[in-house]
Amino acid sequence: MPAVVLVGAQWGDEGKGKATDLLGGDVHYVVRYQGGNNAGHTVVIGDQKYALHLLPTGVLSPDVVPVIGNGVVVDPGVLLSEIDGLAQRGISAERLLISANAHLIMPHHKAIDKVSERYLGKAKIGTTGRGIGPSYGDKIYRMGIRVQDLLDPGILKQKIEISLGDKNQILTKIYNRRGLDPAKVLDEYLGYAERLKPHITDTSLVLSKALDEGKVVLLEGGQGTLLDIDHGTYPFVTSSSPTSGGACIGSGIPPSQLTRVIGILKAYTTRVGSGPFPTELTDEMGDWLRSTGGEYGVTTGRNRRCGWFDAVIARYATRINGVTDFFLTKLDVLSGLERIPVCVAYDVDGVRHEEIPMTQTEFHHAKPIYEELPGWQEDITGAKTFEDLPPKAQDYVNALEEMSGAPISAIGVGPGRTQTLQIR
Ligand code: 2SA
Ligand code: GDP
Ligand code: MG
Repeated sequence: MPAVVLVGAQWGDEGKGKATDLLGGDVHYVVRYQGGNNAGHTVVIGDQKYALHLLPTGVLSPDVVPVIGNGVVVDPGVLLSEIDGLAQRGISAERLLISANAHLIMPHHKAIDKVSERYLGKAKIGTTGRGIGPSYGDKIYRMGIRVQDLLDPGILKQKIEISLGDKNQILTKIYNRRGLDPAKVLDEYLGYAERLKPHITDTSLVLSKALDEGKVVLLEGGQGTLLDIDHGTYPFVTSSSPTSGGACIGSGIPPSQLTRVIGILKAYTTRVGSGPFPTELTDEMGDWLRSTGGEYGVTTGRNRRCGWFDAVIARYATRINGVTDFFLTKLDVLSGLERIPVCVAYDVDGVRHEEIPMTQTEFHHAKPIYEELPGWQEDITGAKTFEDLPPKAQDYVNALEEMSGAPISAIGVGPGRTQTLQIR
């Protein structure tokens, strides 16, 4: 039975939160499978705006069970304040399930994330400073502390002591910072344990049973394809696997159960943090896209870097994720432009590349080769069907579909829940 994956096709912030929310009515479980509170998903319902970081977007739909899968890194303090913030707005997260195998973000992870970025100077990644990389680092290094460890105070104490024995050396001797007191950290995390206990479970088993019963499970990616630790613009990536393969690893649902992979594709491109971005506009046009599209980080408030649509990246996302269909978002932002350049290939040191070049060095040298498409002047935010769109906007969508290699099944014409056109 169907397990559907929703992935960002670019560098994140394509509008995945809205897309998940949109599908929420037809699904029973919404699962976060990677990342942590580095993610920022915005959902606008009526006159209410919700910014979610760690909680799956499904928490906003009362009939959906939100699940934090084993592939996520959980900052328990942040999670509880997000739960409390929603409760104050009348939204209950009582149904939330958290995988016992998910890893915890500890205070030293946040400290090391921030200080190591500072030490990198110009070579910094531009992380969100939430401790994501150091937490995944410990996981791979087999020094991580997991959600299930919150249930056993003796083990938690032992693991915190071992971990800080190592990390305090790094903080004090390498970075010249103050070390952390294991007893205080233990106290803080035992407090979280009390509140989180009722939510902790074997989520892979729950999801397996749900699929057997014919329930629909939506696997909600954070960040995007080009931020994937393996398939992204390494080292300027996040430390997890936002691509569709990561959905299986991070939830415990086998690949044979996946029935649909929806790629979320913005009608132009943005990126937060450092790293190559061939179509980036560093002029007034880029500023115009940022202010018109509201391109500011949901987690850190940073300016997002903005540029034209890049079809090479869209085709790459189709291939790496096995995209079955795309949701094209933020088409409305492009209204009012005379002509809209779209990158169809790259020029790398005089050679035309139809695909992302093999090496990062080449990708850093990639110059976009543009094709210009005619723009439209009309406001499209009230469009209800594809046919309501001006012919030139329809042509733009059709051209992007042709270049991206998978059908576009929905189009976003505004941030609101109702501002989406289903076209197939
Ligand atoms: P990290 O903190 O280790 O994951 O940072 C590594 C890189 O991943 C990028 N990254 C993101 N890019 C876009 N959106 C993200 N979420 C927030 C949002 C970002 C924000 O929705 O706006 O508020 O700044 C996100 N999370 C991580 C990050 O910029 C680094 O390039
Ligand atoms: P995510 O990280 O992929 O969930 O995306 P973010 O929430 O970080 O950024 C997407 C932003 O675009 C949010 O502010 C959404 O409310 C907004 N948004 C989503 N779809 C549309 C759309 O079709 N048009 C417009 N104008 N805004 C949209
Ligand atoms: Mg975001």
